[in-house]
Amino acid sequence: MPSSTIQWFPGHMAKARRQMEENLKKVDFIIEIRDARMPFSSRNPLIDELAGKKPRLVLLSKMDKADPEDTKRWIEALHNEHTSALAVDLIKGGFKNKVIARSLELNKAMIEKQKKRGIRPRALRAMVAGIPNVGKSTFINSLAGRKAAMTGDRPGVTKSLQWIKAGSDLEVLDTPGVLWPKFESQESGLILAALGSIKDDVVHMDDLAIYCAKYLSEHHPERLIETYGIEKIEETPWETLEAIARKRGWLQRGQVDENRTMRTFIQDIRSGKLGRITWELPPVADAHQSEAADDAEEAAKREDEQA
Ligand SMILES: Nc1nc2c(ncn2[C@@H]2O[C@H](COP(=O)(O)OP(=O)(O)O)[C@@H](O)[C@H]2O)c(=O)[nH]1
Ligand SMILES: [Mg+2]
Repeated sequence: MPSSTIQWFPGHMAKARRQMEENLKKVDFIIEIRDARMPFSSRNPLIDELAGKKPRLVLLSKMDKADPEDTKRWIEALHNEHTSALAVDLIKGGFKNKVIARSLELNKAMIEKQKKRGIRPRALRAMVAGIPNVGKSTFINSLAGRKAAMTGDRPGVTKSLQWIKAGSDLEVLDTPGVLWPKFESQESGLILAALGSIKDDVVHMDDLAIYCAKYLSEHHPERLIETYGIEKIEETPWETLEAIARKRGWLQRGQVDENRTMRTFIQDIRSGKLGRITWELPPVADAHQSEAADDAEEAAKREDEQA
């Protein structure tokens, strides 16, 4: 069962939280994995509470699918005294030494303190945490050079903990902390569903398609124009989708086949046909987001009225 189909009942959440609290006592810092295409929506704010003052290395995974310029912006925005961010392609690899170097830097104060007290610094210890599907197992397995993180997928599954050695300076718990995706805003729900990180039966395909068409019209109009060979971006996202459908022949008896259009468009987004896209920008540059969510809400309302 893919981890994205986990049903998060309150009992699961409480157990996952307790397990994370237990494991956190054993580590110096946290490696939090978020999806580079949605660094905001793929986080669970509970981690701030649980992490307390422990340093945090945020890995923006799936950088191969995110817009490189937007990833740079996110990395800058995430950087602060206790937090450092790195973009990674967990499938391609080649991140291990960067992760180690960054971990040493993040924990410099503690290492210095140990040295001053005459203690030879031991390997740094970290736990990996994040919502389902961000790449926790892929990361741990890659460090281990084998399949280590198997049972960690399910909240509350206990087993004996093992340390995965990433060289002599870093050890990572083989069991990741699994947090649940948050649905605090309608936008986050739409983005998580559009990227396949939550089941899409909790949102309408139409809302997803309209939201994505609107976001792309505003941020990457050229992608829509080039991918589908349309003339221009129309006044509304739906009109743009209609133009795409006509161009592509997603028709039924000469009319735009709405279902097929919405479904195929979302499939194209998920398969990466429209290129590397980041679906949300760091807070400062983020004026269009709520606007797009409002539109999706309006579209849903219209649909309800029609029904
Ligand atoms: N393209 C790409 N896919 C990734 C990356 N990291 C993980 N994946 C894929 O994302 C899916 C979820 O990864 P997994 O490690 O199971 O996530 P987990 O639920 O957090 O343990 C798998 O299909 C991985 O192959 C990445 O950096 N790039
Ligand atoms: Mg996993």
